Amino acid sequence: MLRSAKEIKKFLRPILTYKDIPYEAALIFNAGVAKVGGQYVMLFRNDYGDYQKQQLKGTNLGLATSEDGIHWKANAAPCFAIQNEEIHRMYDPRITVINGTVYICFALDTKHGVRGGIARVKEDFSGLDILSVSAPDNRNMVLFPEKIDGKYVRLERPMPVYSRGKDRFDIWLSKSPDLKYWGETELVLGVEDVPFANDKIGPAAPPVKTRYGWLTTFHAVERDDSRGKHGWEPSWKKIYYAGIMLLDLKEPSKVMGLCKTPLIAPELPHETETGFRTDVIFPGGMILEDDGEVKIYYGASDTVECLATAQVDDLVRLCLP
Ligand code: BMA
Repeated sequence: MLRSAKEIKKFLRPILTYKDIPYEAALIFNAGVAKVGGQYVMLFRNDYGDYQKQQLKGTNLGLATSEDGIHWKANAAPCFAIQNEEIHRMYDPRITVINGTVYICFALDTKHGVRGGIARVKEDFSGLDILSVSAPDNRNMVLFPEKIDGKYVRLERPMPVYSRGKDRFDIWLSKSPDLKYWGETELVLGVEDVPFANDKIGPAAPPVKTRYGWLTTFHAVERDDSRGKHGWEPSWKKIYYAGIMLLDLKEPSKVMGLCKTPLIAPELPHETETGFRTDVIFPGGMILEDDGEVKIYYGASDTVECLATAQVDDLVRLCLP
């Protein structure tokens, strides 16, 4: 039994790095993961270039598959990338399977701001049908795995800088009849409600259903301007933690409980010492197995993909007062 979030079981080494990728790759992180037809599928972000020379050239998405969710094999070539005059790149995919159909949420950096999109994935992962793309600035969208009260539901994280003057970003929820038109937007969790965030929070992996509520991770950012150079990036001053909360099954904008301490904090050498932006934990996939084990996939240091596991009842208990 987990007595505190600190006891979560982390795999001591990353489960996927650029060394496992058979094409140009440098930073492999912030993956979406799901079980599709008995197989584990991972869509990972690849900021490609030369890892040794610490040079980055661009971003694409890659696909990997696994029989056990632990050992992964990457496909021979990258998969989707959306790029044109307006869109610089697509990144941070999250996968949700609804009624056997695979959907992804993703972020787009565009000339006119950051936008969050939702797409249906072709059965063989050969392409996408884009269903909706938000107004800027919004990202970190994740879909719930089933309709609630007849509607699709997503968590999202708009970035209202104009009105709040600085990073103070929160988690919101919207509903849709068809995954295209989104509305009925409500606040779920404010950054001020998370004791280990002083900057912003955002949805992480898509929620999983338990009998107590929707169990869902989020990322929480602590900014410390006294921090010097961390990782290759010359001015990285933030720490990203993973948090966990439980949302009401019928009214998912209602938080039933929240773990007051980070669920996953940067501690291991590949989380704190090596990489592009160290001290970043960024979950993008969570799988609830039949035996109650929960696998949480997270990017570390914006450089490698990692795995932590826990029992679902323990995670629920951490959230409830
Ligand atoms: C966020 C996103 C993520 C990234 C994180 C930490 O703003 O860009 O992709 O993991 O910052 O760098």
